[in-house]
Amino acid sequence: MSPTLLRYPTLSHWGAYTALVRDGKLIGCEPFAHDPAPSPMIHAMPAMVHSPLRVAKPAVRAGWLRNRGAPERRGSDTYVEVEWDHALKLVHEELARVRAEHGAAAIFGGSYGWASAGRLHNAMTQTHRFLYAGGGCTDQVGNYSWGAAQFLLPHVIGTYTPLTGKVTDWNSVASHTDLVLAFGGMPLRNAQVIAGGAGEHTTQYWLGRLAERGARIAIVSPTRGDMPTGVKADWIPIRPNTDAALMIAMAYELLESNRHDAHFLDTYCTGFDRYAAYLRGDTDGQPKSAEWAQAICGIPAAVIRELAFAASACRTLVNCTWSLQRAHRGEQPYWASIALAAMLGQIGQPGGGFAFGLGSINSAGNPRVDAAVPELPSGRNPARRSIPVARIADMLLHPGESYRFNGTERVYPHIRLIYWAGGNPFHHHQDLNRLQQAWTRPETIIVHETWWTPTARRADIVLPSTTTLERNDIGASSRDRYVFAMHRALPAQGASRSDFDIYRDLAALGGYEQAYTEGRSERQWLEHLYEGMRARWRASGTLPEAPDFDDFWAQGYLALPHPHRDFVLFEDFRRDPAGHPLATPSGRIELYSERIEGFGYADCPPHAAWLAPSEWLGADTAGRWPLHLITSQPASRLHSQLDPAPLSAAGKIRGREPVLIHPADAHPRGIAEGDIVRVHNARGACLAGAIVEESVMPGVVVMSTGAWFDPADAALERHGNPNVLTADVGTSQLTQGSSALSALVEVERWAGALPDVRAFDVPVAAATEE
Ligand SMILES: Nc1nc2c(c(=O)[nH]1)N[C@H]1C(S)=C(S)[C@@H](COP(=O)(O)OP(=O)(O)OC[C@H]3O[C@@H](n4cnc5c(=O)[nH]c(N)nc54)[C@H](O)[C@@H]3O)O[C@H]1N2
Ligand SMILES: Nc1nc2c(c(=O)[nH]1)N[C@H]1C(S)=C(S)[C@@H](COP(=O)(O)OP(=O)(O)OC[C@H]3O[C@@H](n4cnc5c(=O)[nH]c(N)nc54)[C@H](O)[C@@H]3O)O[C@H]1N2
Ligand SMILES: [Mo]
Repeated sequence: MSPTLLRYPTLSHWGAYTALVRDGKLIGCEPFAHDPAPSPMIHAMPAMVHSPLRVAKPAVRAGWLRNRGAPERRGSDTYVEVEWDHALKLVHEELARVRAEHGAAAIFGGSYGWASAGRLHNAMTQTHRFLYAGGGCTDQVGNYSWGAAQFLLPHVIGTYTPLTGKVTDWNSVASHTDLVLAFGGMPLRNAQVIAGGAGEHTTQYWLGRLAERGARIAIVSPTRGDMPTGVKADWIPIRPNTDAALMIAMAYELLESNRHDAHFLDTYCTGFDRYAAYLRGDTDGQPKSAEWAQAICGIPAAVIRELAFAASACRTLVNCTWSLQRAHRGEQPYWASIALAAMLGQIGQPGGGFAFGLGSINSAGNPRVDAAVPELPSGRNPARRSIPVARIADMLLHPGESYRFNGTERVYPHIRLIYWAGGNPFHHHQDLNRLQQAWTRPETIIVHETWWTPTARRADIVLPSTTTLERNDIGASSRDRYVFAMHRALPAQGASRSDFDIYRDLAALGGYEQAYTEGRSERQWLEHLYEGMRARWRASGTLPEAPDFDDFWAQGYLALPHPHRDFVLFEDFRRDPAGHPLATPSGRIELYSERIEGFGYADCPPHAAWLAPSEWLGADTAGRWPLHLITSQPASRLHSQLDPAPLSAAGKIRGREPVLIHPADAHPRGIAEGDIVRVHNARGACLAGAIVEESVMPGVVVMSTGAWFDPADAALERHGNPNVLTADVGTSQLTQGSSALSALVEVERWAGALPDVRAFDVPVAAATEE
């Protein structure tokens, strides 16, 4: 008789599912019954959980054991497996030594990354709790997702909550919007995931509802791949990084034809007169006409005018994907989109105004009642130091140097030790060859990882973490209707342990276990977090009574009621601007910001403007590097997560990440479909497999992020990780975000022998303790 099939409810960033376990092995994943469009990514889990790439035991880099002053071998060294006691002692002593010799700020514990779903076992939050309780660390602020917008929007609209998904909701859009101006498109590919996990994938459904009503969807993007599948939409190809020019020209055409809403601008905005002066060219002699923009963004002037006029004649939503601001001068398209929406005068009306991120992620615009989710506090950082998240290599390379950020002047700390759990900087950061250089600066690097990722194999001490399936947790996202009990389905694989257990033992060695755990076990924490949520639901007076913990746990999930009414961004402000002012200095939408003017940044003027990015198709260097590289989110994985699984592997060409290239660019270079090519610029080069298609504009090439970084040397990355090509420069001094999407490259056919991909080799030398 075959062993019993056991079923455990759980949650991942790519959806909720039931883990099917037989004989101690995960044999399948069954999508959550209430999910209308589950992501195929859940089926990658068995291969990942039982992967030979799991970090089996604590491991220490051989060179670090021999000589701690030889960091240059990080990335090419082998590892020695050690017992937990030994590894924990090494970690504890290093933390204590660095704190004593250099102070808490010499430890970098930002630990950015998506880690896994689950509110308790959130690796980044646990890392912060642990490091804060032990004396603090240098932390980070912002994120790679919408870091530029996060620090711009408060100046313009007084809040950045629309970036967290709280935009005019899909039901309002599906019921009222006649025209969606979708800058950056609405690729369903990206709607597979939600930070914290999704009970239901709804973007496809809402797009269907919108299309049924006959709404027009205009997709402004360099690739047709950003069109939503299954609904009719127009594709308006645009040169990358020029959306601000297009929006500014649309604004100009509205102004010149007197189609702008002067009453809205007078009542709800400040600074329109100064923005209008810029539009007309009073300040620089250049009227920002459709003809002016045509030369920049490559869209015919007639199309620009038609779009502007169409937008003013019906209920229009101006939506920008997050990608628009992940680019050099990425503040400008966001500010320009708000200004455009303000001139259309529909902000605060159902289905009108502006939105961000519809189509970037499953959560944005999800109709959901306001309800607390279980939340693990990270505590207070006694070191009170932080950097903007994407400035990590600058910090490591330039200790003691000053930089500007959002109106402040700051100094980079001197980092001696990096501590990371739940992120993969050798996936997420730009200009990875530069990061490799920066990575040689600290004395010690400690990483908790589940798999031998590129970051794990660049650490000195690697501690093996369990997967979500090996621990109990509660999963929820602030923009999903469900709260999930995540049942442990498997024993810890190998010698792995949860980040929580690892930190508890380390805190005990440091004498602060109580501060870290607050005296709670895993189970007690889950109950505590759940009860905290339950109390807040009760206090709301509007939410249903949540079941007690045991019932919830047995039931497996909890669903929130559907909202009674649509959420419309700034509805209150529109109804009563004096009673519900925005949190800007003027209480209004700032089309001109005196506060930003006061900062005096040449790279971020006080109103939306067209500023040429450092790299784009109109740049001086475009002769040498004639193609704009777009690095988008991958369809078959989450960032670098799941890359070793069959689903991701199936999308590769001879084991390399594909690059999309237009026939007009491929043919003169002798590149045919399926060829291996070298994508390169002055920062680096990687191999990729060519897909020759008219779905990208001529002059643009597209690669997905997330192929595990696999450098042969600084001159060639073998696997197709495009971050060897991207530029590591801040968006501006105001926001210091990631400029990942501003990179020029050249592509050539690879004629040499094809080197093996080594990213999935395990770097453990011998299973012996040294
Ligand atoms: N060129 C370019 N670069 C980009 C982007 C782009 O558009 N273009 N996008 C950027 C964006 S928006 C983002 S958000 C980042 C994403 O960057 P990351 O969030 O760093 O990417 P992930 O691959 O999700 O890395 C998470 C890591 O956590 C590990 N992990 C998972 N669960 C656990 C756990 O429980 N414990 C521990 N210790 N580890 C765990 C996983 O194995 C994985 O290695 O990438 C950014 N990089
Ligand atoms: N499957 C999957 N989905 C994901 C993720 C994942 O890893 N896998 N990651 C999630 C995360 S962390 C985030 S932050 C979001 C990111 O969400 P986004 O930032 O919206 O996603 P991207 O794929 O980077 O970009 C969306 C599209 O913008 C277009 N684009 C790029 N540059 C420009 C430009 O200058 N102008 C215009 N008009 N269009 C441009 C590209 O063609 C691209 O396909 O995605 C989330 N969704
Ligand atoms: Mo992100």
